[in-house]
Amino acid sequence: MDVIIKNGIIITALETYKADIGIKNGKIVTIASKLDDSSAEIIDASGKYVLPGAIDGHTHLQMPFGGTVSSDSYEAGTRAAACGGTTTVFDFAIQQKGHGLIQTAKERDALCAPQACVDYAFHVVITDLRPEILDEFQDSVNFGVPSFKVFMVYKKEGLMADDGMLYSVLKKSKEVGAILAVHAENPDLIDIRTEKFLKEGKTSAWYHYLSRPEFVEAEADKRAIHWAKQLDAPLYIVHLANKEGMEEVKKARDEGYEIYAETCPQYLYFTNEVFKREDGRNFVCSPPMKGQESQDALWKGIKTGDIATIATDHCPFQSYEKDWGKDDFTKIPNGCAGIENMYPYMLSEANKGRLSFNKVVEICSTNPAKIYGCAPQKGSITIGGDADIVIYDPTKEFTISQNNMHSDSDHTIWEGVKLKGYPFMTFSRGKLVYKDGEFLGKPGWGKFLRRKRK
Ligand code: DUC
Ligand code: ZN
Ligand code: ZN
Repeated sequence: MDVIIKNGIIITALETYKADIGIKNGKIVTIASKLDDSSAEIIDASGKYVLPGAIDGHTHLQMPFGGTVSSDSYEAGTRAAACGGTTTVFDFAIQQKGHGLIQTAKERDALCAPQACVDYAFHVVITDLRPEILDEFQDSVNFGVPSFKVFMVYKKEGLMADDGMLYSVLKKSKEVGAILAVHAENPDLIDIRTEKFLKEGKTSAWYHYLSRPEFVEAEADKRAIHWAKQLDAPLYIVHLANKEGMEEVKKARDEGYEIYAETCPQYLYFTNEVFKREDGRNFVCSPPMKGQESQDALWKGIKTGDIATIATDHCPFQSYEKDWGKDDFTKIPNGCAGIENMYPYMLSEANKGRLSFNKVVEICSTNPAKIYGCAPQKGSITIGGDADIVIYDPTKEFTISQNNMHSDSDHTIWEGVKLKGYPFMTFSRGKLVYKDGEFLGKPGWGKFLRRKRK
């Protein structure tokens, strides 16, 4: 064996038990109550928890958006991921007009491959649906990209899918065994409300929230669920942030439909009150954080299993870019950093007793692996699986600050947030890539993950 992790408490989605883990060639090769091998490197995990690395199913690294490019490169984003215990990152490859699906994934891979510090995959965002593109869905699945996404918003940006496109893409995804993810908000309502606020001189970050409040998101959630039900097609709603949408997801799931909801830590920790702050623009993302009732509904959804996954929507912009919208919320690039905060925040909530550690592993690692087609290679601590492992110190007190984060972002919305417990080590395919505050990995280590659903 190359490495043995000894004396730790292993936590999976289903079990908590004490055992040693043997790693060889990047894979978990044995799990037993006591392992010894004089040639192996021994990692003592006494008093610590041993968890599968998190999977962030939703990031936007070096993405052209909002008149600029999100400020974390693939290197910076995946470096930060490793330091927050995330060992697989799913980024969005956005189809340019005239380009094919596999071409789109390959174009992003060419950028990502030399930079990636952890393993990665792509969802292809469809913006230009032509008959040839529908014909390419099966090829994409065969290529190892069985997940697509459409934006139900960003009409002016040329990214939006209308209902016809949403319907066609859902139908085709079902036929080829892929899954469709949607960003659900109603673009026409956002436009009308935004225009009205600007005319009235209401330009602060608070009006970003009011331009797209709860019902704007809920309408689109319900529309997407409606089409998915009609087609009996799998649907994945990204960054769900409102109560009414949550209720609709629950209803559809109770009726037996394959509908998954993802939410993000920013919706679980912050409410729309942040948009009243002087630095409210730094929190501007879409959908915006909602009121307390929505936050409560999301936490309830985690308990009932109706929130299937947690992801970050990591899409940072530098302060000077956020400042473009100081006096006009429509000029604020939408998005926040979070890739390094997801697992530490969720695990801290478990450590404080709000939910179990097993549940955190389930929604941050095991479920995204299953839904997106990379289990059991990823998402669990299992013999034969990749040795993507986090050693977690439940006793460490940690206060998040820009200067202890590892992305290129010059600020964090999580500044000053206190966590109970923190990742101590992260292994990516058996290689130590993070230890106690220090990044130890290297760009180019991360591999493109070919996936297969069901
Ligand atoms: N929302 C954001 O806040 N940023 C990136 C894209 C998105 O949908
Ligand atoms: Zn989105
Ligand atoms: Zn997003």
